Amino acid sequence: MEDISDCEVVTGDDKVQDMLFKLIVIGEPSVGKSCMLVRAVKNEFKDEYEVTIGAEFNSLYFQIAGKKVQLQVWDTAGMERFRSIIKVFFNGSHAAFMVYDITRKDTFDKLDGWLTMLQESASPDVRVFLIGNKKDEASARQVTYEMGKEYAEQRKLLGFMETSAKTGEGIIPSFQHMAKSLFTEHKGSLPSKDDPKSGDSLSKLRTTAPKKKGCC
Ligand SMILES: Nc1nc2c(ncn2[C@@H]2O[C@H](COP(=O)(O)OP(=O)(O)OP(=O)(O)O)[C@@H](O)[C@H]2O)c(=O)[nH]1
Ligand SMILES: [Mg+2]
Repeated sequence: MEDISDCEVVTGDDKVQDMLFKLIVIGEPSVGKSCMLVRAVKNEFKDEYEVTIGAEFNSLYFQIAGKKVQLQVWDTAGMERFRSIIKVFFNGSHAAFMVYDITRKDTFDKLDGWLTMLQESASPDVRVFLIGNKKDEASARQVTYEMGKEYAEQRKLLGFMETSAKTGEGIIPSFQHMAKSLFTEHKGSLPSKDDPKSGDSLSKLRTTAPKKKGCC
């Protein structure tokens, strides 16, 4: 995985960034997708389960190699009945966090279905980072660290981490890994200051997500 020591979390503004990426968070109901985002954005955690309906987004900002990178993070609903709605939000995504709950093997067993849906509805090239959440519940663990790591390696995913939205462990680093990977992949498209075509001011790169193949 990427070295994230030069990837700093900063405050931001939707209008001021050098690179903008759309990230979607997917996975079975109640694995902790919304709590991950609330922890990352507000540094808060709630024990009550509030079902996500459709999708909601929030932004996180990072400073990497002197550039400001915005991750527009879309938290989607895990419940089956929202499936057709959330697929609409997959469109134009650069990357995804695919989340399971380490205390529920059924949420791990459903990952292939999520991966297929993602590749069909977003793009076959969408970058996927695997997250095993609820690491704090060690005594109830049903999925080992090795199982998650092996799954990510076999499917050639961007990376794998275990996290806890409850304690905060791994949450910010997982977003830093995502931001750094996307930055590294797309930095060649940033206009250089020496490039006469880019003028004096640094032009922004609103990166284009991989195009969905197919007819619709
Ligand atoms: N112990 C523990 N509980 C967690 C953690 N993350 C989330 N939870 C709890 O798990 C439940 C579901 O969390 P949510 O974040 O709402 O789950 P979700 O994946 O967004 O669910 P949907 O919106 O229905 O798809 C809540 O009761 C949370 O308090 C965690 O890291 N550890
Ligand atoms: Mg939710």
